[in-house]
Parts: sequence; structure tokens; C-alpha cells
Amino acid sequence: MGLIIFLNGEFVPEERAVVSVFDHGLLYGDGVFEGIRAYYGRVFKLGDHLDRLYESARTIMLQIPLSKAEMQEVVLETLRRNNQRDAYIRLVVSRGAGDLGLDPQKCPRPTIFCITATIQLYPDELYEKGLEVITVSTRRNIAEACNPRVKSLNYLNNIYAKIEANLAGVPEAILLNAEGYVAEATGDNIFIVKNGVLITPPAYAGILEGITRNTIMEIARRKGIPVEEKLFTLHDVYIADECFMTGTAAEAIPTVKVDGRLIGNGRPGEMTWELIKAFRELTKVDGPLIYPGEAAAACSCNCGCSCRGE
Ligand code: PXG
Repeated sequence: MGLIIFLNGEFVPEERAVVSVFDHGLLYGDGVFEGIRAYYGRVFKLGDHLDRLYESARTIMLQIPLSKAEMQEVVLETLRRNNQRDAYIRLVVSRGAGDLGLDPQKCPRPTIFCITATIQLYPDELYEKGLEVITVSTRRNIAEACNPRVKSLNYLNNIYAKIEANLAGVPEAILLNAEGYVAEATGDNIFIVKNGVLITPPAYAGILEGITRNTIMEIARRKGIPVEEKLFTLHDVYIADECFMTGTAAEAIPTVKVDGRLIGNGRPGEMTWELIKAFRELTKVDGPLIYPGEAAAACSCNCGCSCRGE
């Protein structure tokens, strides 16, 4: 059965969920978006995703005609209309239809849509074995041009890198920033572990501040693991004890080979696994419930999930 999509205030079957060819999201990549996950009947870190969506919109001077509370309800109601408890959610606000010129002032009404789909995950085997990645020649956009901190619809920079990864036959690629420091992957943030310290590039390295990234840092700090946001180079990656990538789709995935160099002993690291496990536990309890009545009917197995003891 087809999906029900939220589009500009209506819930419509997917074959009717179409936007104008004059939409500047399509013509120019002028818009913002979020990729969000629902787990166990809750939308994980929904508040953080909405904050980032509205922050991205603010920077590109796109006025979203819904409050955050209304937007939260859009996400929850789309999930309900599709009877979903676990999903990958794509929330998009584009500049809307205008004329064929660039001028955003000619676009009176933003286009808003929400798709709640099933997710294509990396196979379990990749989590057990770890990813092989390469560094690509494409550099991450400089902040003064198309700021990577804005989650805009303009992803050509990342797509160039993805094409290089595809050509090399690997699933992800590391991008350096214009200064040659490690920035991030095409759709994931990067972490390394060295001598017990968890290290990830800072926002000013020119990255998207991933919500998974922030959650992993929070979990690590709670566990007493030292965390540093600092610039590092490829040499630091090659000599790291552990490496992993984080993103809404991948969660956290061990990375064991970079540009042909084995990382550590070439197997997923211990700290990486400790963090992945803690992250997966958090997905059971974080975020607003899709079906609010379920709060009282919490599971009897006491695992924090929403299985209701079934
Ligand atoms: N960096 C970039 C450039 C991203 O696009 C992340 C990091 C991770 O952020 P979160 O908040 O998810 O932890 C992202 C988000 C894909 C795909 O198909 C990935 C993203 C967005 C859209 C598509 O791989 N990742």
C-alpha cells in the first residue's frame, strides 16, 4: 500500500504528493530539510531536529509558516496516518513556487512536506565487520559560500563525494575542509578514538552538527569518557585506535579501513561498541510518543520499550 504524505496542510496519497516544476527547492536547491527516525513508537530527538530545521531556515531567510509545535504535530500525525512506529522521516521546507529567476522574493508560499518511509539500513554484517572508506578529492564547502552548518537542499557538494565513493566501490567517503582538516563524511559525522579520548571535528571545521554526533558526545560524557572537539588531519585518522561514523540513518557505524590503512587492529573498537549499545538503548526512551496513550501502557518487561509486554 502506498504512503500517505503531508503536503502543504493536507494528507494525500503518495501519487498525489507532487510539487510544482517552478518550486525553487527543485530549480535551485533553495530550501531546508531534516532526516529523522522513529523508534519503538517515539520520534527520536524530534525537538533537536526541529530546532535545527528552524535554524537552517533562519539563516537562508525562509519564514516557515508553522510553529515548531505545529510542525511536531505534522510529523506525529503523518506517522499515525501511516500506522507507523518505526520509520525514517523526511521533513522538507522549500522556498516554494516562483518564477524562473533566482529571486526568493518571488516565491510567496513555502512548500512543506513530510514523508514517513521505511528505512534502508546498512546490513548488520557491516556493523560487525566495520566500514571501509576513502578520502575523496572533493572538499567540503567553505562556510563563506554554502555553509555546511545549514541543512539545505543544496547537497551537490556531498553528491560529488558520493560519486567518488561509488567509483571506488566503498559506501562512504571522508571529505576534508578547504584547509585540509578532516571535516565529515557525505551524510555522516566522523569520530576517532586515541588513547581513550573521543575526538570529533568542531562545528567551525565546516560540518553539519549532527544530532547523532551530539547525542554520542553526550552519552560519552555521561560515561566519564573524555571528549574533545578539535581539528585533526588524515594522519590522526590513520593512527587512531578506533574510528566510527554517525548519522540518523547509520546511527553509529564502526570504520575499520581508511584509504587502505587499517584503523587500530582493523576490527570495530571497544569504545565504539560501548557507545553504539548506549545509543540504541536511548532510542527506546527518547522523544515524543506517536500514540500518546501508550505512556500509561508502558511495557511490563521494564526495558523502556513500547512493546507493552507483548
Ligand atoms: N553530515 C551531513 C553532511 C549530513 O547530511 C549528518 C552529518 C549526520 O547528521 P544527523 O543529524 O543525522 O546525525 C548528515 C545527515 C543519506 C543522507 O542518504 C544522510 C543525511 C541526510 C540526508 C541523506 O545518507 N545525513
